Amino acid sequence: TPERLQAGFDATIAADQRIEPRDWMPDAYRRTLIRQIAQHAHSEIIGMQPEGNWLLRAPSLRRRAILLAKVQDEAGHGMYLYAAAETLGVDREELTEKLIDAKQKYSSIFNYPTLSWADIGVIGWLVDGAAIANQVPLCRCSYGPYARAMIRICKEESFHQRQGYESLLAMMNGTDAQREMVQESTNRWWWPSLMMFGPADGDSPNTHRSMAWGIKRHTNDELRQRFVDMSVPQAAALGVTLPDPDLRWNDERQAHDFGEPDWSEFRAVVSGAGPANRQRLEHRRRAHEDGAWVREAARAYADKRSARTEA
Ligand code: FAQ
Repeated sequence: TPERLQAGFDATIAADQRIEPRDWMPDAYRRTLIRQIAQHAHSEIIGMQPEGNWLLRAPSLRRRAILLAKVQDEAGHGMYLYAAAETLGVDREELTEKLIDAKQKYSSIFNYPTLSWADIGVIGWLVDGAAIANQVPLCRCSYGPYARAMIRICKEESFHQRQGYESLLAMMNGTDAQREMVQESTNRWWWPSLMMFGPADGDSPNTHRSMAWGIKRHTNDELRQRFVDMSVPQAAALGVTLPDPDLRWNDERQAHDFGEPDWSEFRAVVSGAGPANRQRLEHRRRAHEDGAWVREAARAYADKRSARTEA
């Protein structure tokens, strides 16, 4: 009966065990996971563009090879996450269509342009740093395939974070012009990185239910706080200033106080009006159209093979 199925699901969640693809789950749980995992997969795929912009302009062969490996990892994360979403009964083709028709979201952060080489280091440091703070708890997500995907992805993200930080350290040990470039880039990326964690808890319609289901383990504001506390000593070690006049240690809370992100900017970027939204989607749409012949050839090959095995 439906009650028995619901009770079984509730008991699995209460015991902090995993829901697997063949288990019964409430429709809303399935829909929430599809939304979050698809958004996450799209972010990895769109996230290749801002960095891809610098592949041919990296300052040395070594930096280019590292960046190329990182961008390829992101493609891998996207594929991995689409595969996790497919276990919920959707297919990748359908999700890709929704992305290029702007019917599904991807992270706000990838709608900002990469204007200098320092942006590549800062993306590793702050954007991957924020991604890790958000994703480590997702390794304990109640949905098995998503939780398992997150384990490998987090390992690779920590490598990405370190390569970014190391590249910034090299620049900070360089010339005044390089140091200025790192500071200027930090100024541009700091607030958008804080927005990656999503709206403030009071304005986050999904958090409460997602936490009850064990999909999310912390609220958006809790993770944002964790990220700020993590970044302050890293900024000090680098020698850059975080662009927030309200940022200071609060002894009582044993955490940093910090200023409010510009939520009107966040809403604009999420609804398609950020500096690079159009360009990102157009690029993705063109790449999808250019790849049509590959999908067609793969389909023809698969059909031929199955015809041969049937004969
Ligand atoms: N951008 O009720 P909530 C990476 C949407 S890291 C755009 O709080 P929720 C690695 C939200 O979907 C980036 N939309 O929602 C990398 C919801 O939409 P709805 C990807 C946002 O889901 C690094 C609405 O606002 N990481 O790619 C954003 O409980 C470097 C209301 O929000 C993930 O996706 C945003 N920032 O919490 C790659 C992590 N925030 O319902 C390349 C997994 C919220 O209106 C280079 N996702 N929205 O359609 C999550 O943890 C959650 O989905 C949150 C949002 C925390 C992002």
